[in-house]
Amino acid sequence: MKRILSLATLATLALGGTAFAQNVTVSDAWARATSPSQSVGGVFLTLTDTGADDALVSATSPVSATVELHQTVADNGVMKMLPIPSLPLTHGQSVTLKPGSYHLMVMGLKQQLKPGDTFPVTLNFAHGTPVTATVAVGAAGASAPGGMGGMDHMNMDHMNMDHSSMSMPMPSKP
Ligand SMILES: [Cu+2]
Repeated sequence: MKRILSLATLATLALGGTAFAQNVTVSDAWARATSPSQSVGGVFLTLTDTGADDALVSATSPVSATVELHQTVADNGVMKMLPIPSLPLTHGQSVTLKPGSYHLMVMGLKQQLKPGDTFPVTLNFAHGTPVTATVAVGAAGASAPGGMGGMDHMNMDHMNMDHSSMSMPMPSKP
């Protein structure tokens, strides 16, 4: 009996991986379709921090040279995207990266993102283990995953709330 238990423990360790805990789960990962000439694209997803406080610090994907973490801000009524070094995550809370707010930017696309395609993106965290999510490509002008038009929220409604709840320092204007 003891032997069976220890074998089961070994199996669990082999499957469960490493000494590092997975703090964050990823859901509803999607991207906007791109045109053949487009070299950048937006990736959106929901991060839920189920472990200790953490932060999203970087991301990679085989479809692009680099992946940047961006924040959309209004500057004199003009929406601008700014790179941010990290996105703080709080235990028990979710953050949704969406158009008009935080998002991932695939830079230097190596392939066109076509509706219906999927591709992986790997998210790296300050503390937890990296998580690879499967991103589903939606329509070019989509504002929500899976063409859920009826479920779409006005982006502007959430912008101020998102920014204050994240307590991100507002970048200084050029
Ligand atoms: Cu961007």
